[in-house]
Amino acid sequence: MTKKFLALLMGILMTLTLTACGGGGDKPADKPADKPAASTDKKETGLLGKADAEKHLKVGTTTAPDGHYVLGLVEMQKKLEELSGGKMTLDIYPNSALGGESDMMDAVSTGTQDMVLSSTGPISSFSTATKRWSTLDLPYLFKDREQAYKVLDGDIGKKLLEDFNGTGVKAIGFWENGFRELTNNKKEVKTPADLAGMKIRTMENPVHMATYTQLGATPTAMAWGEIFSALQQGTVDGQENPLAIILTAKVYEVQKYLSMIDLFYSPCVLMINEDIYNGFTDEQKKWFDEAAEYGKQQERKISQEIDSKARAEMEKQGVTFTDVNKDEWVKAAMPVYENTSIGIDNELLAQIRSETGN
Ligand code: EAX
Repeated sequence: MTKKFLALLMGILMTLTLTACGGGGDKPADKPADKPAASTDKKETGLLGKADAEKHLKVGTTTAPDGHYVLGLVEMQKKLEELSGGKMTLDIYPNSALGGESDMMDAVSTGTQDMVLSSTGPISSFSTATKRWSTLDLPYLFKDREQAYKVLDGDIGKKLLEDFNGTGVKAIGFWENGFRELTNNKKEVKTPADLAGMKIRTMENPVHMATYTQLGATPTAMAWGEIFSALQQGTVDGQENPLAIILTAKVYEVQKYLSMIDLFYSPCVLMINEDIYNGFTDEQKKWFDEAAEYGKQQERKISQEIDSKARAEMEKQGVTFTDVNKDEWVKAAMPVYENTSIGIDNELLAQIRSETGN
């Protein structure tokens, strides 16, 4: 658990009775993941950029090499090499090989890591400048992808990315994590009442934790790299993530039940160390920005493709899917919008709502 997140949680603890926070507090998010690091053999993984490129940018993710984040980054890598005539490239490190998302953000801000593609999970606790990002983590904020893309690619999204100015991190754009679904190994979860007493792993995010508490579960925050063994050992009963991640991280091997609750639309953000970005020549900036935009568009497509085949594949593996009555879940989750201790910015919320019409 990072110090910043711990401090934030302590604040929340004073105003909320989050019984699970103590459990979450025991989990060190700083340690590298148990999963094997990405191979550095280009031939084997195709994840390292052109060996003789002048500028290699090292980018980390917590996700699998065949997941949408990494496949999108590979598209960006190819485009960057093409645009720069092979002068610039990305070296991609999947599977938490460089650490958890919160740690990678800190490493990018201090310059010990060049880039990260991270969910918004750790962003609201990253800096006071990004506190209002909590608002994006609210449940049922977007009804579909189109609403999310409209807000995130428009003026609201642009201003949010600018919140990072001066933090050491330059936020480039919103890629996609996806709509988050719930898995568990105890029983079929149809209604929020079925969550009573269940220990659910959430991201290190106050809004997500408060939402699961609101729904009657016991949330435990931990970095993604620790989740597999936590599920295997039964430290937690369940977790939530987009289908594309549940499939490619093989979560289905240790979780029998999957409920299609679509609780949060989770964006991810491509970030680079601010000094590195500001040090680019105008030409390098142009190559980089264009390749990043291309990577984003491709990644969103890949995310949708994996998502749409994931259910059938996991059903084949014996996972029980449950389609829930969404209205019931919305009703049970909405009181979290009134929670004054989780950093929601009501002005930003109003802007988002006027854009989506929700
Ligand atoms: O960003 O931690 C999570 O659940 C995230 O969805 C994952 O690391 C990808």
